[in-house]
Amino acid sequence: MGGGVSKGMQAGVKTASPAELQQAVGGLDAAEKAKLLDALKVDDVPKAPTSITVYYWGPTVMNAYGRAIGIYLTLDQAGVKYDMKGPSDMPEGCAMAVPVIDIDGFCMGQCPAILVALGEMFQLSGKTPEEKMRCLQALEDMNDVFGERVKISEDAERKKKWFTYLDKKIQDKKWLAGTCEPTVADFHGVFAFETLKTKSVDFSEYPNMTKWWADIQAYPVVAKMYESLVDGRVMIPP
Ligand SMILES: N[C@@H](CCC(=O)N[C@@H](CS)C(=O)NCC(=O)O)C(=O)O
Repeated sequence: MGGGVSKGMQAGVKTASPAELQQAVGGLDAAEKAKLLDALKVDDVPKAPTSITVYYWGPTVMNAYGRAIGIYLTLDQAGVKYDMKGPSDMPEGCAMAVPVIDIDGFCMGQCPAILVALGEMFQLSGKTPEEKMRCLQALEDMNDVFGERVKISEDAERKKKWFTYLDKKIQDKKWLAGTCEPTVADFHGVFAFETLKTKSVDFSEYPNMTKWWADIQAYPVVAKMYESLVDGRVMIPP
């Protein structure tokens, strides 16, 4: 059977035009693409991980997704399986605080850094150098929105400054990094904007960010996360 697959694939690759090959691989999900790259055995290409565990308070110990929202959404979008465990199960000394991710036995902490690593691993942080740079900046912008949530809720001028910037940055783009599909920045944005919701921040006068927020909430993996909010589960802990 394996020989048949090999011969069929080899014949297909030989006869296909570059455009046909591009179309064929474009239909694969992120995990399948990583598997294909892994099979090419090129040293500088990331290998598909075989075991992933996320250590965080929620949803195992606490009935919320909290700061790990972007990590879960990224892994869901990549189509990979992962385990979720509480902080007490985390290998000792690997990070200051959860969330922590263990990928094939290597542990790393710091949520934005984890998202950068996962984005690279699963091609969810832009394709071109410009998209990748936009994604990194947008990821940090979203992390700052989270950090600024209290000030933004109390200081109208601060809110105006932040939202004028964000609204202009995304104009004529659907997603934060200007990509065709959401990146890790958009997924971390779900966390950041959920924390704004807890502070009752009204940004309805900013049409582009209002549209982004509606679009990202409706995006399949994100919508699925909202659908899982049953039996008292919440996005952000009280
Ligand atoms: N800079 C870290 C902060 C992590 C953090 O503050 N985690 C919280 C939960 S959301 C925590 O577990 N804190 C426990 C502690 O600080 O001891 C990150 O972005 O991941």
